[in-house]
Amino acid sequence: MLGELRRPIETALQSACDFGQGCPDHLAAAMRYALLAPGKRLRPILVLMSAEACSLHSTGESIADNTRLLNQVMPGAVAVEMIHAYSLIHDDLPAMDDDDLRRGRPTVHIEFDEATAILAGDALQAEAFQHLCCHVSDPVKLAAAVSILSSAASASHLVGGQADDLKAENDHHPESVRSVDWLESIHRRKTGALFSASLDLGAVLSDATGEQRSALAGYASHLGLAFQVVDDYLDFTADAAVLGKRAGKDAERGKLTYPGLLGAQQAKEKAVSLIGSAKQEALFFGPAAKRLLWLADYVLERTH
Ligand code: GRG
Repeated sequence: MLGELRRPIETALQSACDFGQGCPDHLAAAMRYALLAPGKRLRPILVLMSAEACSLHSTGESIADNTRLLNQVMPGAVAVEMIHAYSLIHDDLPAMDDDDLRRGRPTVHIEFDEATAILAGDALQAEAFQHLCCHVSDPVKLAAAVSILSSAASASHLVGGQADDLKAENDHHPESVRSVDWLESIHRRKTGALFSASLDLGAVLSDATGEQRSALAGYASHLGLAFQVVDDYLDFTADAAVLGKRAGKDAERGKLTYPGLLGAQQAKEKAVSLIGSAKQEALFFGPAAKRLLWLADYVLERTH
């Protein structure tokens, strides 16, 4: 189900890796290493799925065999994956999560060096917007896409969520921040905002109606949070020795997580309930919701 969307995304990401003559080779290599590493590509997939749901719903056209629609929305898919890749590079740095492995490979600061990793993240963030500017020709759609993506990556969303997450860790969780509401606020900004932006990018780049955009916003809001609850659950239940060191590390640091606050069972129930709500929103699209429904189940059932 995801393969036929992932393939054109991988091709587009490869083509987007020409960073211009002034880009030093070692910087380009680090950017490529991060962007082309084998990730799930969930955010770009959401861009394409959103466009497909809107198009199927309005005109009955699917996306995998519709090159025009694919070309129309792919710049949004590439741009959001660039922002995601930048955020992962920076998240892995010694000053943040200090991780050695990402996507089954050494992290960028381990494979290259710390300064190069910081700069590769910085550059990928700028390249995301440059990519939109070079590939979205309609000025109204371009302005909307830049606004959606910059807002999701901003101090009040991705960066702010990360800052509060790190602060909660460093403050060793005073009672004031040990609440599910606070954790939800962090994750809606840190993880959910980019999920929402992905679905909205697909909508605006494919001429969605206002009603379609708001149904997608509802779906995104539940799906993004569910993704994070499942992520916490997987980390919590992972055998640290087999699946990597994060589970052990999170517990050791006293990191704020859903299973940590609610217990594993209730965290799982929360994910199930959020996915139910996401699917309910997707039903607005009728039969055109097929892939959105499938992806909601995938987020709940994923094992990595
Ligand atoms: C440094 C500004 C800044 C933000 C970092 C993305 C992020 C914010 C932190 C990542 C830490 C983390 C593991 C969060 C859990 C949810 C998440 C975003 C997981 C990674 O996304 P996936 O699973 O990754 O979609 P792949 O590799 O498949 O793309």
